[in-house]
Amino acid sequence: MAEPVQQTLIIIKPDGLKKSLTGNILTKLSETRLVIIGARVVKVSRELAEEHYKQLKDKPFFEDLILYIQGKRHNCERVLALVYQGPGAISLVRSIAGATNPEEAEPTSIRGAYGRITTKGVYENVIHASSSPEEAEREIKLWFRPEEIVLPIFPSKPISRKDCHFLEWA
Ligand code: IDP
Ligand code: MG
Repeated sequence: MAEPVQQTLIIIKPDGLKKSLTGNILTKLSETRLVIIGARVVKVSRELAEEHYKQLKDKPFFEDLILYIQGKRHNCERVLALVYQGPGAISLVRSIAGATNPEEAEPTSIRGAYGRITTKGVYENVIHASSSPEEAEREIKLWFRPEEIVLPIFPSKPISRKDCHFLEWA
């Protein structure tokens, strides 16, 4: 039976950017034949980091994880957030990403090849990948506005506000 078309959120974490791994990671991900439908370079606020990892807030490594995804550990306060779409996208990307613990990850997976465990015990595993359709929807809606995705993957609604303030190029 054909795999269902799914979307998944991938984040190249600050260690991936700092180590100049973006090209290698995108090349590896292109093996999936999935399509990129959204991409943003993001300076991660504490609020966004905590919301993204909210299911881990009781873990002993939570504070270090927040500082890590914000790039405070790598002096590189940015990540690359991507949405990929295609048949079986979630498990395809998870298998190329490899296990959460980089020491247990398959050596040719992204995390196996490039990840490490810090002396403080944080798994610096180079990329994030959504692990279920529900998680993917929550995460994509957290990281992207509807106009930032090139396909209408989830229902959206138009909003008009009189006192809307934003920047435009001068
Ligand atoms: P996942 O990224 O493979 O989905 P999660 O359990 O969702 O794994 O954890 C989110 C992130 O938190 C991991 O990618 C890793 O950076 C970190 N992490 C998870 N479990 C541990 C742990 O046991 N020790 C240290 N860091 C961890
Ligand atoms: Mg996870």
